Amino acid sequence: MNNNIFQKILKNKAAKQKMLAVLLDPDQCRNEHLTDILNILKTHKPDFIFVGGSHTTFSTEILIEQIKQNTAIDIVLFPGDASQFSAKADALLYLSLISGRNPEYLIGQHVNSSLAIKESGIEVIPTAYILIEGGSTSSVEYMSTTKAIPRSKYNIALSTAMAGELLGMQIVYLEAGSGAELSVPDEMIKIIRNELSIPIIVGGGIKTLDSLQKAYDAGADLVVVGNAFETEPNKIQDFVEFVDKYNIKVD
Ligand code: 1GP
Repeated sequence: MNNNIFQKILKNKAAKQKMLAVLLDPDQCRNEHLTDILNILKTHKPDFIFVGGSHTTFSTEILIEQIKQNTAIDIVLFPGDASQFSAKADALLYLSLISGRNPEYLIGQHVNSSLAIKESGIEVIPTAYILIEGGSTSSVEYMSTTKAIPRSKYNIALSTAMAGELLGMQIVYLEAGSGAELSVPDEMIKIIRNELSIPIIVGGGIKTLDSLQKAYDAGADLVVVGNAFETEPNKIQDFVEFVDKYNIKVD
């Protein structure tokens, strides 16, 4: 098993270079819409393309194949459950939903998929997946039948993230839920950043350059954007250019 993707994340984090991932959901990105997005991604390249969703009816593997025909950007699987696994991605976020208390998403789906994952040789990144209240019930919350951490409870979020790090997880993913009205609070990201040394991914409800900048300033290493690009694919260019400028400033 190689660990190229995780090494790239660590290297960028050490160099204080922020990263951006475009999330493509197999159910939302199809036909002409997908073609539009892939055309933009040919010239405006984020660091990663994440593929997955909490509830998908269309094949992740077919989407990955379509992406690969158009771009060489690293593809990271961000699966809602074991059925979305595809060895064609470059790496897999092996998500354990540690904000919840549903054994199925803490370990159950992992047991169902571990042998196939191991056999495929794909890079696996054990990820502490933490759901934070985003203003309304998210798909993750509904599908996993777990509760999100209240957005004002910074200490619960910190204790949860710390437990993930102590358990040996390599990345923390703070998730407000796809299409969230409110993204993860900056102060919460800051508190977790101060106490943890592993990389932090932040996603859910980031729709503007201002919220992207605030998440980076607060300590997010990698920000994931899905919904905003699904509705306005041209925003990809603005976001990619913004990250480049942000990183030059930090240099
Ligand atoms: C969802 O974190 C991702 O799992 C991205 O969220 O679709 O709201 O950008 P958005």
